[in-house]
Amino acid sequence: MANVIIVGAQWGDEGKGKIVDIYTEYSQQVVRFQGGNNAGHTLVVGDEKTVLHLIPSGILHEGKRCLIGNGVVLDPKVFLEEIDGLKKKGYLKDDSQLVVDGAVNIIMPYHKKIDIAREQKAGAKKIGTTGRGIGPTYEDKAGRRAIRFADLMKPETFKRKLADVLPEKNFYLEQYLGEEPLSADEIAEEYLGYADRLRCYLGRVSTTLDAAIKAGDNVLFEGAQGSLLDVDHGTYPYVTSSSTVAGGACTGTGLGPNKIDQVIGISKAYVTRVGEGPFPTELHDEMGERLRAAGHEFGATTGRPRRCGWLDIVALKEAVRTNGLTGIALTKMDVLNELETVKVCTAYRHGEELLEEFPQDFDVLKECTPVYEEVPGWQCDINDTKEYDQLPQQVRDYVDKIEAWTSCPVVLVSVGPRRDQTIQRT
Ligand code: 2SA
Ligand code: GDP
Ligand code: MG
Repeated sequence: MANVIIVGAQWGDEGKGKIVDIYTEYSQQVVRFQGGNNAGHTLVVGDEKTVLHLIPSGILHEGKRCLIGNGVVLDPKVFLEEIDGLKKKGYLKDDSQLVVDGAVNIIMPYHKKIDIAREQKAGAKKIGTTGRGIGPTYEDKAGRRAIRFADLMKPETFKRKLADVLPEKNFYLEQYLGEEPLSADEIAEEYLGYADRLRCYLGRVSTTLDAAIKAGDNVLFEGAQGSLLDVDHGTYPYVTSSSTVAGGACTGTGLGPNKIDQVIGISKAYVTRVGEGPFPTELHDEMGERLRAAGHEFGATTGRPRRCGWLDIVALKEAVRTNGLTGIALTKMDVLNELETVKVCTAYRHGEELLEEFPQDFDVLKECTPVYEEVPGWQCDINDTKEYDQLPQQVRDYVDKIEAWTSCPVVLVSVGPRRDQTIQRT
């Protein structure tokens, strides 16, 4: 195994955290390249569960370097809480294990306030964001008015940039959103306090990773959210504000595409979505409830119930193409254990038309209904299966069909949340 990108192949929560933790065994450097603490990546080792929001999921492995690339947006308060939580559990003994790029954009109090107030004002038209200030922070990045991690380390620069931007933010908060304005002094006092504790993590991800690769290390790139939430290729406008697809791993770390060897897309054996937006295979019936209960489908950051539905091959093929997937890791196979039959969507019907490609036109997508194929369930417990050949024939047939429909190999099957509930095929 060489340099590998892990991305979500659906609408997020596919089990990326678990798979990154597994793949860290073969890597020395693990890097986040987009998103922020909207992400919730769950790792289960033995009986211990850890949910990470910002720090890469390789952190439970001693001696592996974890990096936060320039494509990430970082809330310093949440970051410090996560560091403290890990240290309390006995991880992150050596601070040099963690590196944050100077060009990482900082989530400011006004970003969070704007995110939450906008969603409230939008009513039925809301996006269903996590309310962590992610969208407004990326807006400021593209608008060239963001405050970066390196700026936070220089008190005078931080105060100057804050003074430049705050009047506009306060005007918007007060005049448009009807919120209280924020005080520059209070923000500076709070944030410069964080800076003192965070200084030791400042580094440069692009040069650090380049040197590590030249020295023979393998790099694991950890995606957050999922391909269908990508700001360009997702179900716009119901998306997050970053590049969640594999291309984001290059722009979000400062490495060229020639450094990438494999791209693994994580897909559940069914689909979930949290937040608003189109979801053609969503189940509004008892089966949807059943999947939510069996899969414990609740947001790892906000606790929101996740919407559940059958596996959608049309959407998965979109992820294979937009990411250039070299393999699929199929997770939560065990959640389907008790089902007599499993449905899979292989095409969409739109009026008289049968669509095999995911439509780019949002109005078309909204009107699509799924065309299902049924496959027999296995109706037994597969949670302790260790070898692929020992999986029931029905499971292997399901995997074969997914490979044939997507033209992409299934390289891993996950049969439970724990590290030891993972069957690797290559
Ligand atoms: P945002 O906050 O601006 O990124 O929200 C925009 C959309 O992106 C979705 N989004 C997510 N979808 C799935 N999982 C995410 N992380 C958490 C988890 C979510 C949670 O691991 O469960 O706890 O609710 C995540 N983060 C963002 C979001 O729902 C909006 O549709
Ligand atoms: P991520 O955001 O993609 O890292 O995924 P989340 O952590 O938000 O959600 C995935 C959930 O499924 C977590 O609670 C994981 O512990 C759990 N999980 C991962 N793989 C499996 C699996 O194969 N089977 C079951 N039952 N749970 C899994
Ligand atoms: Mg998640």
